[in-house]
Amino acid sequence: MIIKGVKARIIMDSRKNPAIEVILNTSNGIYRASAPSGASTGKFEIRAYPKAGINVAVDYLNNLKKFKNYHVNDFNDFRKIEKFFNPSMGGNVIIAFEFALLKSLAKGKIWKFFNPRPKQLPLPVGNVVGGGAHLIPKNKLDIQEYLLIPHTATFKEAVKINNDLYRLIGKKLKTKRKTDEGAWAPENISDLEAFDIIISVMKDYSEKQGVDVHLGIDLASSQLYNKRRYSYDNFSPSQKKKDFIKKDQIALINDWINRYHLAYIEDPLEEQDFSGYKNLDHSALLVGDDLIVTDIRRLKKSFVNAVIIKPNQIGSLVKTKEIVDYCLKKNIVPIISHRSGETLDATISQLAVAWKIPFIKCGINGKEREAKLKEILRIEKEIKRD
Ligand code: 2PG
Ligand code: MG
Repeated sequence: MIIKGVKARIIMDSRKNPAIEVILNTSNGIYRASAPSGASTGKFEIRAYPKAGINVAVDYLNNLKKFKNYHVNDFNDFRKIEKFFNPSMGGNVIIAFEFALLKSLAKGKIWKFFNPRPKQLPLPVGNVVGGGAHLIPKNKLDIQEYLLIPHTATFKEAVKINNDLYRLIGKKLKTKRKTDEGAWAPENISDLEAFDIIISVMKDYSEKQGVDVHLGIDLASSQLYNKRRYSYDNFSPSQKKKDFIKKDQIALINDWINRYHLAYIEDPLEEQDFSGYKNLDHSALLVGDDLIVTDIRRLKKSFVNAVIIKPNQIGSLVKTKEIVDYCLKKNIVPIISHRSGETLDATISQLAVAWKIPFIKCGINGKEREAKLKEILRIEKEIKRD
């Protein structure tokens, strides 16, 4: 395939913040892609855009001469291509470019390019209720996301379950407000009350429908951590403010895993605490997001059994694939994830199928989230037809 021209422009993301879109003109056709951005970003993530602002990155891409009539044969060429980019332009420039390049190379079907006969599709991890850094002005929840994880034979069934539960839980919470990721943002309930409400609706629904749905949370605990303490503002009705030192935070998480049958807990400890995970209950997925930032070197010194995969945390699709392959080899569960500020780009859905990633973390509601779910539904249909 030959790249004929590179163009970049600004589009608006789901938070109405500017994002970069890259448009590639190639011998395989014209393909476009964009990269998302986070609000609860990890301290060790690479920066998304240049210090001088997103416009500098757009100009940089529009003036890139290197790729005029440049030949790309396969994914191995991406290693060399990444070296052409000035790292000070930020991770989103490279990721938007590489997403568009991979789409061009694969003629729009990235999943088929890597995995022509998928045996299994990912399952969705759906954000149903939340708060924390994903809501301005804030509500009272300290827990950033409560997550639904249906275990079903098809993606279609899983999406239906998450939609049903989203509706039922919304009704019960009597709230109209939503977080950046489209999750319900109740105003006046505490962290523990939210657990009780969600679990009671899940239980009722699962029994009636005969389905298997697991519960998870993203605690994004670096956001709660200050001066060696995890501080909760609205823990329970009787104990609003609670402070936990490391040892007590570990005991709390182990208690929650047991009490609420949590199958998944993301960033239960702050982003520099590698050793604390040794004392957590590994019967749940202990998921590193801000702790790992999609960096294989951080993963290798951690004790997590699952990891969030966000290509723009590391700013390299080559390194993203490396960490996914490493996880699959070492029985660590990779979970590809959206960001809180999203675009309509659905490359992560394609990558989930392409690289045999077992879970995709995504919202349930909102057009940017639905775009990712619909992409996998389309792939599921196409596989069935084959
Ligand atoms: C997270 C993500 C996505 P953000 O913390 O896992 O849910 O949030 O994109 O704001 O980092
Ligand atoms: Mg997270």
